[in-house]
Amino acid sequence: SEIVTVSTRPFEGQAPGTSGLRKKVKVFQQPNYAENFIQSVFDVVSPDPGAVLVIGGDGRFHNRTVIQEAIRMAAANGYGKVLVGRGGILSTPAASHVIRKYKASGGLVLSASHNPGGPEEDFGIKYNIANGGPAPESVTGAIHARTQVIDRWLTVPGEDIDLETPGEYRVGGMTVSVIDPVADYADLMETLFDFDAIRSAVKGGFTMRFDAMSAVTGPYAHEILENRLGFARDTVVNGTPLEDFGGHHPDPNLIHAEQLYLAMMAPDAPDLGAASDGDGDRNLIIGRGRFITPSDSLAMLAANIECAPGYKGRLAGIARSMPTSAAADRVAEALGVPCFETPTGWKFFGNLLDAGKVTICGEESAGTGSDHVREKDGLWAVLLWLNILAVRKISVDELAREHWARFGRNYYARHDYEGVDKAGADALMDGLKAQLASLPGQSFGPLTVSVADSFSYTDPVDGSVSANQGIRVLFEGGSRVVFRLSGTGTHGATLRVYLENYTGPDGNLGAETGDMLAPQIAAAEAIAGIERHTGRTKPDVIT
Ligand code: VG1
Ligand code: CO
Repeated sequence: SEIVTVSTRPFEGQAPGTSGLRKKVKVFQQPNYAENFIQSVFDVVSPDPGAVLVIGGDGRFHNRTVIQEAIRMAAANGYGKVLVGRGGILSTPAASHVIRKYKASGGLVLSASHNPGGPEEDFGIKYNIANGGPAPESVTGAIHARTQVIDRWLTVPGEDIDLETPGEYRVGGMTVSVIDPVADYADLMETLFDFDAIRSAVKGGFTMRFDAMSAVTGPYAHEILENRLGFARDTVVNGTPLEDFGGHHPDPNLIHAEQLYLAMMAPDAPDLGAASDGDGDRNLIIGRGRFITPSDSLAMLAANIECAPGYKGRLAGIARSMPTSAAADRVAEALGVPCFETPTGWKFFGNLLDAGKVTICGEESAGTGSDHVREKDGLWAVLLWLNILAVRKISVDELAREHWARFGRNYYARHDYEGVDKAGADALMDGLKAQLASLPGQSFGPLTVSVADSFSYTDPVDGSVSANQGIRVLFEGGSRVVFRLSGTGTHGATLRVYLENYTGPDGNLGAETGDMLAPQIAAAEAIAGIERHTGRTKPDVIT
């Protein structure tokens, strides 16, 4: 059938960041902008004739427009079939599963994750490869290079398809299948977890509240938690995906999910509170009266993973991103399995998972996942928590206390300075690099620097090297401060300062996190000159 060639010119700045290309919607609405990026993806991956492509997004504003365009472009670029979620919806972990289940060659995930949505807010496009995971740096680098020279994109004439009605459609010479976005994912969850044990707990009075933050997980949570597990009908709140997420940041942390936090600190709180982000790959876990940091959640899930039928007897190893606390390392050591430390971003877990070196992985940024897909997975983490609590008949707070009493506690926080001047942020990072050689041996209050370096990662599977992945300052006694610039923001720069202080099983396990991190916070300011470089006296967000 007919293929139309549209001439174009490159746009500056189409470099995928930590998790795909993210820009303001207005940037994506420029003629040829999204098309250039998508065509660059297709040019780089050059699909075999007849290949299958998955397309789905988090339902934010501009999703449908880009999906219709991407379908026509896929037809012109030789794909044989596109699988797209009904309404254009696929959570990021569900997209990963659909790619794997239907042996697709890859997928386009349309999301800016936890960033706000709407005409004035953010949009994003990410390409995932055939293993279901984010494209590695070799591929994203080639895509960026292609965007810098692109001079045409390909499409076919044709009307928009009806994304609301499941079924098969023809576009050019290609088939488009509009699929149920939830069913395959929900079925996968049933193979991993003890749904009977959770159902019994629910019958016995176990309660929860899941805040879908008006983002993509609403339909998944209604189906799995309420329909399949029997939780009450009002368990899922904000369960309808909205194009602007109701005007909120769909970011599951104590600031943006404050209502949930307050509800969980109340005397009549349910047993478990949880939330997920815009595209469904992050999770927030709060027990009655007890917030669990994402770093602790990874460690606690790994320590108890045997409770889940899908993981019995097969924990091969654990991986965490470098800024994530070392709580998981202690569990790995106790269980006699390896622990890997990767750069920030899920793309670095893919090779380890594919090679069977790790079973569970996580990041301090509320991301946890396993080898069941190749993305982090918000609802999966919630279900694993539910499975563990149901089997062990223990509360979140009790489980946390028991864990710390055995492994010690890694007090942990991340301070974010958002939308700071890019030049100031770069100067701060350059200043840190210039000090690396002289920092060891220097003291800051009670802390003495033992090691200072710029984190570089050599992938143990393919040997690829990713340098410049954050500045680490390690202190004698095991506490540390890490500095990085965010790779997901869409305006200015965001400085992330990660703070960690370990206390052994015999130490003070019930202290306030802020108190335990005060020396590290002071040292971070003294070493980096945050106020001098950014003009900020305190972080915008503490998680
Ligand atoms: C942030 C987090 C990182 C996460 C990434 C994508 O990246 O720190 O851990 O993998 O977001 O998550 P950065 O570069 O801004 O620090 V998501 O849920 O936005 O896809
Ligand atoms: Co996300």
